[in-house]
Amino acid sequence: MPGTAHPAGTSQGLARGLAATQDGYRLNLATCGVPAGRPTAFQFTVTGPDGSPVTDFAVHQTRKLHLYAIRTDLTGFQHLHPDMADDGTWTAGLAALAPGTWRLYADFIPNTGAHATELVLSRTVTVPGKEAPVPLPAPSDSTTVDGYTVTLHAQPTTGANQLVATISQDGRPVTDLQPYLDSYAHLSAFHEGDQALAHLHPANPVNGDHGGPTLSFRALLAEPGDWRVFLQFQTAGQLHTAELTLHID
Ligand SMILES: [Cu+2]
Repeated sequence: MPGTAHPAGTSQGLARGLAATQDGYRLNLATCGVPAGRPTAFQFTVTGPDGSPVTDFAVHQTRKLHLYAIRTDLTGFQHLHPDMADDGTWTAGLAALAPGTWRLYADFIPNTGAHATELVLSRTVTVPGKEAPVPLPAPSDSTTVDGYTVTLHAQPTTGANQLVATISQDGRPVTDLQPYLDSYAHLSAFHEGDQALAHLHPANPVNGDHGGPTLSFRALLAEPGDWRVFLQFQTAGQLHTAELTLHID
């Protein structure tokens, strides 16, 4: 176990997010089915220890709640920022989902004061239709998206894995990453088999539109096996999502 204390509101740490309840908080979906192939206004609430919907959330990474979606085969990643009504009902604009079983993760911090802690709760929904599972791509340490080449290395240290990402374009180091949601990158990693989620941000301090080319994540991907990694970063106002499979021994 890493003995380090994390600043409040960061997402570094153990992969998690597979439970629908934790510390008295509960993720409640308005429906357990989502229609296939078209955008959906998807509704849910988070109830607190007193059983009523939570309406007071601390802002982290510029938003009060982050929602992630992934299908069982680790395809179809979405990272959304739903809107909350006054009664605590959240509505997320889910893009069209392909048939299959999807896991939806809500990442938030109940605004309970000094000891507020980040929670990630999840539930699955079924999208009807004939599922066409996609085999997990073989592990690779680099991938290309929108003309950017992203390489990712896991460097095992004492009990932890340090992840280092490097971004280049046409062979040149990229140094104009822009902050996106207060960070130069958002890394979402899903563990093959159980869909455990690690959502990580680089340790690099944010200083204007000058991020890159190297981003280091003090990550702990504790479970060995294959992880599907989605690295989101922004340049010139455009968001890019690189994805690759990372193997952890
Ligand atoms: Cu993030």
